[in-house]
Amino acid sequence: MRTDQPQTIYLKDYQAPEYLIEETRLRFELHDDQTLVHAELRLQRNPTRGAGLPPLVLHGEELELLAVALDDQTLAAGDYQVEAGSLTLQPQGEAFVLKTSVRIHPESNTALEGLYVSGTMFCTQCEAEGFRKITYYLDRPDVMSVFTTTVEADRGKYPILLSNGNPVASGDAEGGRHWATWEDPFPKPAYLFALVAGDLRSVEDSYRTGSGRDVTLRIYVEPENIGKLQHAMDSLKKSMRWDEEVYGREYDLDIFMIVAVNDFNMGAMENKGLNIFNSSAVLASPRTATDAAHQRVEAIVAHEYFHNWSGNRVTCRDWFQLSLKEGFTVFRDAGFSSDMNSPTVKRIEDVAFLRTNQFAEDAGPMAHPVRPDHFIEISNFYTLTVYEKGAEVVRMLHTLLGPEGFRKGTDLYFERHDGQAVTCDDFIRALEDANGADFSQFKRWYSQSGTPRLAVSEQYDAAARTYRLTFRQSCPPTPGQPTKEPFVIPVQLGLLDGQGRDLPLRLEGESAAQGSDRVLSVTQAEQTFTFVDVPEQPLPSLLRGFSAPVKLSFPYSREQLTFLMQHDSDGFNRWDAGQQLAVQVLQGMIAGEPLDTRLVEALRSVAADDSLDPAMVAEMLSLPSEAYLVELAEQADPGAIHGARRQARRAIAESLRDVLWQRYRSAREASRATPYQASADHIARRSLQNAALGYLMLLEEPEARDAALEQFEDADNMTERLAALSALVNSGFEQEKAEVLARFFEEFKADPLVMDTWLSVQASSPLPGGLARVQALMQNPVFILKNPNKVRALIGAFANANLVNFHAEDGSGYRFLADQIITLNRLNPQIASRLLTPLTRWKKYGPARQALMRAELERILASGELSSDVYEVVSKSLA
Ligand code: 7MF
Ligand code: ZN
Repeated sequence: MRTDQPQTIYLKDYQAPEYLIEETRLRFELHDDQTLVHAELRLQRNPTRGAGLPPLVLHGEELELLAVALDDQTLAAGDYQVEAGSLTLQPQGEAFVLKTSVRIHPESNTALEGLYVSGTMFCTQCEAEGFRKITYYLDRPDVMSVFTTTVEADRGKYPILLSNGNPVASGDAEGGRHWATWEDPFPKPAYLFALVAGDLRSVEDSYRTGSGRDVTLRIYVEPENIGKLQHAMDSLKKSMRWDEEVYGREYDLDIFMIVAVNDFNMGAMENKGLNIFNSSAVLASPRTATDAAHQRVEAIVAHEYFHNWSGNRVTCRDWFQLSLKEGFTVFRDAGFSSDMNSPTVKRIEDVAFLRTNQFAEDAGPMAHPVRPDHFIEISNFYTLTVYEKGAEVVRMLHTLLGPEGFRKGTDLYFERHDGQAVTCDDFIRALEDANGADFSQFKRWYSQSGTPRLAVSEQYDAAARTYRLTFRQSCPPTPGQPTKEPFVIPVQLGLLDGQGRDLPLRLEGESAAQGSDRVLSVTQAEQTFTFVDVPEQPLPSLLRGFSAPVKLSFPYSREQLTFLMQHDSDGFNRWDAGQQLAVQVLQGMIAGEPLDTRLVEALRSVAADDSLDPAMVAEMLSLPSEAYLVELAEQADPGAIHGARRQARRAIAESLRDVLWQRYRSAREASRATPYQASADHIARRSLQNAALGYLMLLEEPEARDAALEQFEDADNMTERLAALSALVNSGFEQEKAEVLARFFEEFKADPLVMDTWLSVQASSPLPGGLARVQALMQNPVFILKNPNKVRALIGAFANANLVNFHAEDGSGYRFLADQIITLNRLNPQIASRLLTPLTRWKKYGPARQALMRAELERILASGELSSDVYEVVSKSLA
């Protein structure tokens, strides 16, 4: 916990390290009640920092220093200074060896940062600044060292001892103990260090690289989970192949390991050669994991694997550059998922997520650029802006350069910077140099926060056969940034004729049309493009594929949106037209208008269209989420939003009953006829089936109830069973609801990941009494406050996915959340800080709710010693 005033760190203050660490030799002695860490560091004065020998200041937190020696001379107490976060000593030469021994307590580490215990195993999480809780070190990503790690522990309790790189030696030690030594030949920053010890089982496979080397692949889990690894292993092999084919990147060590742990603050971590995963991001079986969970495993395995090049071989100079590896790697994993599944559906999901969540972050008190320029606690900057908007920025670069130009750029980037710790500017420079491009204006995407608005207007001149599109961009003020300069906004577009076909596109000054779908670069605050040779008034299809992360507006009528929904050659824009239509209709209903039946009719033709991918039908049938409607509102009324959406959904269900039943029955028949498969076409079929069931259940008819019960009882997979459970839980069939919840619990109570979904389904139910249900569930033995997955499943789902109950008018939801944050602040600051997100959005609600939310933030601020994580978010939210 913080005892002094928290310090703000600024990008402009960056300085290269005074000393470098050439070699790191670690020895861990793991015990039940303590761990001893012996470190031998070969250091050197950084030649780029000039002459003189300044003091050596090492990072270290919560370490009990037992011994320290310089070049084998034990230092006396007066020869060094130990402070809360550091150890300072005076080197006597340019190159020297520092030995330290410290005692740490992983067995009582509830923050899950550094070395800690999860269940019966030891494991680590060092990114961003967790290594300093393991030993005194230069814990910054621009200090890269080769590591040799020896782990010693009880042989019976910890038969498996792992660290980064290759195993080089092992043997027995006294008292029933044993040891193993690992060597990682690739220099790496400390944040990529990993250690695991436990009684683990593994599955093994091998992969032959393009150049013919065989790599051993091993996934480690606790014994009960050994049967849930095939999907992750398949995903890993696909990822390795894809990175060779699409980016020309091969794996570099002889072994690649993944370990699944139950207590983990995030999804996973890319430690060199030894990825550590939240078990929710590895384990998958048809019986226990949904299609979405399978796809999440595939994407996260890929993401962490891709970091081996975008993150490990080329790493970040400092943590302000986090998006260098994260934005790029999210872009890479999105490309992979897109190639493995339906590209349009993947894009729809990503854009819906970005618009709902990242746009909200960019409009709130924690808004920051993709490359932040200051922070108090770096853990708070693993954000949707750094990850998802960062990926959109890389995607725009890909759009501007084209696939070949982009590949030339990444080849140069990896070749030029292999083994280095670099910046976002270095990344851009490589893309520029490989293509002769100039991205100086484009780079504003890295430094300016906020979501740009792009207002478009049109002017057709029938006599001159010209069509003008005028773009006006603006960007609202964000914390610390009152004004902005224009962005480079790539706008992919087409112009539809009266039959819905794309017209050939010829801009003024061009001698001939150049295709019927192209990318315009909008670079000025106001800019007009004139198309010539346009035979009729066209309908523009703008920002196809969501070619830039902006809020685009064009004054479409509802008829025009319906037309685009049916005819746009861009699948993403067909979906988006439907969403815009639904938003208009729902916003009308929120303001008291009746449901516009044009929306219902448009959805009817979508539902009846057998030629469409069923996954697309399911996407198009789902109305914009409550959270997205909140984001779009100037001042959100949770009750009105929920009511309008529910009313629209019921009316759609009534009106489309026959076609929904028909699509439901034929999909369910197909599901019954074939065993579960996580293939794209089966996933698509189930998504439509479950979307239809969700609608039909709103009618509260016995026929639908029986269908849900049948699906719950008979389905051979979690995707169908969970959808049925969720439909029943959100229905008024009280008896059936209680029965299926109890049955589900009995069947799966020993499986923590399934229990997470059991908690989430209940926590997100909008029916009255939500808070009381959540409080009762917190008393259930399956709920464990120290386990982040449980906190997310119950408390997180309630605060983020249960609009009406969380925003109860009496403030009870806010008070409950603040209570949990105050407790978690001491146990696990990162989790506490992440739970704050919904309270930071107080400006979105009316005066009464604003006051209640602010009061809870004030109460947290006054609750005692706050972690830097919680302090930063609370204080910035109140500022
Ligand atoms: C896919 O980025 C996309 C994002 C940091 C931890 C994993 O590899 C990571 C780690 C956080 C938030 C999201 C993700 C990760 C982290 C993540 C995982 C899979 N370097 Br915090
Ligand atoms: Zn990552």
